[in-house]
Amino acid sequence: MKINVMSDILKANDLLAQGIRKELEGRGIVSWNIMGSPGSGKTLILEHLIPLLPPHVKSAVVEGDLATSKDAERIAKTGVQSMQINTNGACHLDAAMLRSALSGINFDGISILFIENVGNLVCPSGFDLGENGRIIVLSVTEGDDKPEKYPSMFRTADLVLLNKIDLQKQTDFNIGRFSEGMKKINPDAKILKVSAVNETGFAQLVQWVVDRLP
Ligand SMILES: Nc1nc2c(ncn2[C@@H]2O[C@H](COP(=O)(O)OP(=O)(O)OP(=O)(O)O)[C@@H](O)[C@H]2O)c(=O)[nH]1
Ligand SMILES: [Mg+2]
Repeated sequence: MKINVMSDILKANDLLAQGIRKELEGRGIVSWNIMGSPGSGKTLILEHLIPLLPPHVKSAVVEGDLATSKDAERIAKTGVQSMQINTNGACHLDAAMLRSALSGINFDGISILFIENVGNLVCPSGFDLGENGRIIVLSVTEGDDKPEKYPSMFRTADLVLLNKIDLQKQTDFNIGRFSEGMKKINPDAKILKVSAVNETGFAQLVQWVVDRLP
């Protein structure tokens, strides 16, 4: 008998994820799984985006990291609820981890849940967390070839934030090559050029998020 451990793990994860999606949707909450390399700017984007959302749009954040609560502490300074998950070595979040983090959040009045996944362009894409959509953060310092080299990650993106655009001139990042790669891998993904340090592109990012409120 052949036992396919990975497919059983994924099946169990999918079941849990479906339950999370149903529960969040039932509460009128839209959830975004934010993924990208370590240091691409996921947390800094959230730190700048959250205060720019309209006052009636309340969000909560779950942070995933191997260790430390540093990102949850950064997010807490914006005034929203933030829960840290430590994966203790795992390279991605899974639905069971999210399930336990959600029990610590008071969802009254919350309309958006942001989930910052573990920094990684590979494993997080294989695990449904029950999110409604995916935001991939790629910074210009990582190179314009990443969509084609990490197709499983970019294929599932609803939105790609091309971050650190303030540094583009200091790199050889070619927007044309990047766009061609995205066209091959996922032509439907929306692409926004942003800088989390000077908030370039953040008006469009806020609009994109607000347009997708339930
Ligand atoms: N110049 C510039 N620096 C940025 C930008 N966004 C983020 N940074 C810097 O990049 C570094 C990493 O940012 P983080 O927000 O911690 O990145 P992250 O993706 O959350 O990292 P992990 O959680 O470790 O995966 C920090 O020093 C940020 O200040 C940007 O748009 N421009
Ligand atoms: Mg982070």
